[in-house]
Amino acid sequence: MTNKLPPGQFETQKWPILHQGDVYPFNESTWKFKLFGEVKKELELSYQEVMELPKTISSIDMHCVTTWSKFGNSFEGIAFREFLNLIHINDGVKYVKIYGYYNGDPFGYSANLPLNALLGDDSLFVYKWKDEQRNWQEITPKHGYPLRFIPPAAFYLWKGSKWVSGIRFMKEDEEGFWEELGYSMTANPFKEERYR
Ligand SMILES: Nc1nc2c(c(=O)[nH]1)N[C@H]1C(S)=C(S)[C@@H](COP(=O)(O)O)O[C@H]1N2
Ligand SMILES: [Mo]
Repeated sequence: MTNKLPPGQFETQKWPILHQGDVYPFNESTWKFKLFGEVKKELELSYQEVMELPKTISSIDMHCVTTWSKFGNSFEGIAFREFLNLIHINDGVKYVKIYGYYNGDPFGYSANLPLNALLGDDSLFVYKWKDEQRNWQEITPKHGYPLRFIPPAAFYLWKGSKWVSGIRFMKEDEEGFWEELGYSMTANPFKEERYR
């Protein structure tokens, strides 16, 4: 973790809210998390099955492409790599797409990321955060309850799908929601990779 402000960013203490479309209304009986794409066998997990996975607590800086950065955010969640332990991916998988709800469509939002960047403690599907008073809180519906992805600080925050619904494993890179609209595939804030 580096406390250096990436070029063109300013620091904020508050956690702003940004997304397209409606806030997803959580329903445990219909919520699923799907592991699919280049895998030997697809897997669908219930909310309970996901929440029983091992927990990780880590501090991750957030850099939003709209120019705010928020440092030292403590999150509790499930590391990306825990999901890799549940499935067999095909040889040659190098990319993933992490999906989230968009106006009722569970796969309406997505962001692409390179698999090898997501194997550490700083690549987390989060459900709790430590607020300004240092109290642990569930993340609010507007921040992605019941589960949202926080990418490593080497990626702009649009790569962090809220209201996540699954991970697709891919051999070739492929645009997600913002990438199709002209945003960067690699999205490194320290290289100011905003657009392409
Ligand atoms: N499902 C979904 N996830 C999303 C978005 C969205 O529109 N839909 N917006 C992204 C963008 S552009 C940003 S900057 C972050 C903002 O997260 P925050 O509102 O918790 O700060 O969520 C990302 N995840
Ligand atoms: Mo964003």
